[in-house]
Amino acid sequence: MKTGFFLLSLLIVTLSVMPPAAAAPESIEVLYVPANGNQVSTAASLIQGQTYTFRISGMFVWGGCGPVVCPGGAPDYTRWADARFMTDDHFHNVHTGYVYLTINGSIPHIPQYSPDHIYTVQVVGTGAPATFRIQDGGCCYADNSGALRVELLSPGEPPAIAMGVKPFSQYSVPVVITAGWGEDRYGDPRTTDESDIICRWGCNLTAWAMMLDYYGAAYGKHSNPRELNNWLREHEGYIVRGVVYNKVVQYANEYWGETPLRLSPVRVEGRNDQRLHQLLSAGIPVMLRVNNGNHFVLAVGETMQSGVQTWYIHDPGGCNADPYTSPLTTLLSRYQNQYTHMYWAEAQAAPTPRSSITLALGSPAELLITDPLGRRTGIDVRTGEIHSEILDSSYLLEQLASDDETGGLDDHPIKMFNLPLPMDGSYTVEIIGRDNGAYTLDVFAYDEIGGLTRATLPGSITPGEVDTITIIYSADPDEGIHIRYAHPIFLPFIRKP
Ligand SMILES: [Ca+2]
Repeated sequence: MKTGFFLLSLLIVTLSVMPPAAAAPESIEVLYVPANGNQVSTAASLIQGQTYTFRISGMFVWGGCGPVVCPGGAPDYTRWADARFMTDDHFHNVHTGYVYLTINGSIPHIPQYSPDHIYTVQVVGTGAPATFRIQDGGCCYADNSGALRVELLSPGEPPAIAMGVKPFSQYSVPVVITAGWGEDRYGDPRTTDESDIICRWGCNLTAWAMMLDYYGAAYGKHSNPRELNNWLREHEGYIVRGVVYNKVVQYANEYWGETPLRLSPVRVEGRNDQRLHQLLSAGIPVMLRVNNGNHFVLAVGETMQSGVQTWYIHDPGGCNADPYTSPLTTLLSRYQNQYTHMYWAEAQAAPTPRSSITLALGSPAELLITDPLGRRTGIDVRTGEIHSEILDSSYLLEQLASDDETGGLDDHPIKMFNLPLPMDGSYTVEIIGRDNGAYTLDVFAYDEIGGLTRATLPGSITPGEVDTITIIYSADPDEGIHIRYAHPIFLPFIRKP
C-alpha cells in the first residue's frame, strides 16, 4: 500500500519538464459525430467488400423536457441518447425511436442496450469513405449537444472498458435550454464575484458531478454541476474557488439519504497506472489532475490507441467549448497521456465509514501534521523537509487554471491536507510561516456517520513562525471532535455547529 502523498515540489518541477505538446499518433482513426446533424466521414475509403470494425461510444443530449412529460428526468430534464438507444429519464428506461446514428445511411445492427454505451459494429467497405450522421427526426437539432465517438479498430484490438458516465460539460448542456449552467456563479459567495462562473473554474466541480451522477443513477438520483454548485455555495463547500472534497461526500450522502448508497471518503494518490486500472475495472471512475495539475478530467475507461495504453476521459472543457464536441476523448489525444494525481471515492451500500479530516490553508505558510503515532505529513518550512509518513494522507497545492481564454491561474491557491479514515487520537497541526501575512485554516472533520465538526481559524504569521492547533479526533459520534489552539488562544469546543 502506497501512501497517497505527493511532493508539492514535484508539481513545480513538472512545469518545466512537461514534454512539448505533440500530436498524438492516430493509426486508429477516431471521429466525432456531432448531435447537430452534420455528417462526418472516415479519411480513407474502405475497400469494397472488406469488413471493418468500428467502436461507437459516448452519449449526447437530443433535447429538453419537463416534469409533466418526463417525470423521471429530474433535475435537469435533459433527454439523452447513445449510438442506438434514447431515453427521457437518464437511461433508467431506454427505447429506440426517431433519434439514431446512421452509418452509410443505414441504422447499424445493435440489438441490445449496453449500459456502458459502447457498441462494436461491423461495416462492409463500399469503396468509399464510411459516413456517420445522427438523425433527430430530420428536423430537431437546435436543442442538441454533444457527440458520439467512433473508432476504427485495427485487427486484434483488445476490448476496451468503459463506464456509462454521462459527460457533463462545464458550459451549457445543452446550450439552448434552461439546464445550461455555464454562467452560474461559482465558488464561495463571500469571496468570489460575478466573473467567477462555472465555465471558468468549474472543471473539478463538473468532474465530481459526473461521478455522483454515475453512482446515483442506479437509484434514480441524478446530479449535475448546477445542483452540486448550489449546494456547495450554501454549505461552505468552497474555499474561495477550491472545492472541498469531503463536502462533496457530505452532499452525496445527504442527497442519497433515502437510498442504501453512501460515498466513501475521498482518496488521493499520485500517478499509478496499475491502481487506475484496478479502479476502472471495478467500476470506479477516477478524477485525474492534468495540464500541470491545473485542470481536472474524469477517467471513465481504458483503451489502446496506436498501440499505446490510454484512458477514456470526459473532459469538462471550459467557457469556449464547442457544444458539439464530445467531452469523451482520451488522455493520449488531449493531454499526451500525462496526469499527476488521481482522486476517487467509492459508492458502497451503507453502512460505510465516513470519517475523514480535511485541512485547507490559504496563506503564505505550510502545514505539518503529526498523527497520534508521531508520523508526519506536510512541509516543514524551517528545514525544507517534506514529510509523507501518514498512511493514505495527501498534502497538495490546489490551484486551478481558468478555463476561459485567459488560462490564468487562480490567485487564491489552497494547500489541502486530506486524510480518509483517520485513527482516533491527538493530531498536532503546525502552521509554519513562509512569509509575512494573514492565514485562514479551515478544518473539516467528519465522524464515522458523516457528522461534521467545522472550524475556521484565522491568524497571522511571519517567516519561520509556528502556530499550533490540536485536533482531538474520534470517529465515534458520541465522543465528539475537539479542536483547539495550543497557545495562546483557547477554543475549548467546536462541536458540529
Ligand atoms: Ca433535438
